[in-house]
Amino acid sequence: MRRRIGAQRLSVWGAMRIEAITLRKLRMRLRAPFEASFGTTWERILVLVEVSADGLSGWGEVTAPEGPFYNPETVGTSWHITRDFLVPLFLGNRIGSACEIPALFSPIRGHEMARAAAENAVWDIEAQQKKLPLWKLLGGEHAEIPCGVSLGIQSSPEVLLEKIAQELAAGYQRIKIKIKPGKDLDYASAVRKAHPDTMLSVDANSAYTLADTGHLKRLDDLNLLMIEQPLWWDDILSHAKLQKRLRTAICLDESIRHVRDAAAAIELGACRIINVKLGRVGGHSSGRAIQEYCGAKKIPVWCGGMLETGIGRAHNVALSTLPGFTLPGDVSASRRYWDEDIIDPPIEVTPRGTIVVSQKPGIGYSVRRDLIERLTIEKESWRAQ
Ligand code: OSB
Ligand code: MG
Repeated sequence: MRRRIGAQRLSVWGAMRIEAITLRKLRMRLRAPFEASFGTTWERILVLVEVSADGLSGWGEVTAPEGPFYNPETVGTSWHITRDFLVPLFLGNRIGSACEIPALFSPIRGHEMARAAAENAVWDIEAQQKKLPLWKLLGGEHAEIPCGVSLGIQSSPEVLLEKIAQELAAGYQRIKIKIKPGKDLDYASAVRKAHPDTMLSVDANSAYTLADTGHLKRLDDLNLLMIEQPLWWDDILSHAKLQKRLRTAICLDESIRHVRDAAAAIELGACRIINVKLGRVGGHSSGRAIQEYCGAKKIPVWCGGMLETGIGRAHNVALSTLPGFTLPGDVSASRRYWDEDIIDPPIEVTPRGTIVVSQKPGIGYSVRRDLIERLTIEKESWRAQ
């Protein structure tokens, strides 16, 4: 049954009313500190968004870190934007599909990570309503996804080699190491020497400038799969200049916020691979659009990570099943990050270095409410009239 409301067509039986929204701030200790060029993370303060509609609960995770050192968003800005701007835009609304959320949120400029968590929670609800796993609702094709790991900067190449041996023994298909000036060539060459055939990449998180071009060219000898975001986080043009001088493929992470950035990067020749992160691009609709665009341009994509809990991780798994996600992502087992994850079961990786995708409705994992309540340090809820 369909009904016309103004210019919008709503399918009435499928419609959902956004009845309540809850924001929670959690504190969770990582099993091991994670060092990137922008700093070290020992514990995460993170925001979860729970949306209630038609008796169902959907969950999304804000991937913004505590400080604006990866991109401009933070835990604090995401709380402010969600509470003061997103909640009023969708609380009490009746929508036919999560596909309508980007249009509702379109007055908000930037703040992709805040928007992503709210939109993704609605995707979770829609999938549950339709009794489908989220990955199938999104149009996913692979029921098993290839996995890689991202290793933080270590105190020495020897320590890094030990960690890599463990990850390869666990089955992971691709190793990515974080680099920064002074901790780059020695580390990457040691890994390449020990593992001549392993899929290997490096991630600089914007630690270099074009003046380092000569230095970065030395990475060309290491047969790397890619070098991720070597230059300024918001500078596509400089990456195009660098890519012309490197044989190794550049992969953009920080610089890609939506499909228009992806189009600019590809047309300028700024990268040959794109890392899609749900938070950074504003949610599943945008992630899917980037994936489709890159597919048409024959640019491989893969799913990045932001040290997520199981909720963000489950959304990453769903995204990774889409066509075009051909390279192993930074989507790895819950136990690499947490003693106890907030979903049940935790996400596990097979000895072949894959995740077998859940066939259950929604994000495919149960959310451990009791544990979430115990980890919550701040909470705010809104209910529609
Ligand atoms: O650049 O991919 C990145 C973690 C935090 C912020 C940025 C990045 C990362 C990672 C880790 O590389 C990915 C993960 O294991 O979740
Ligand atoms: Mg990165």
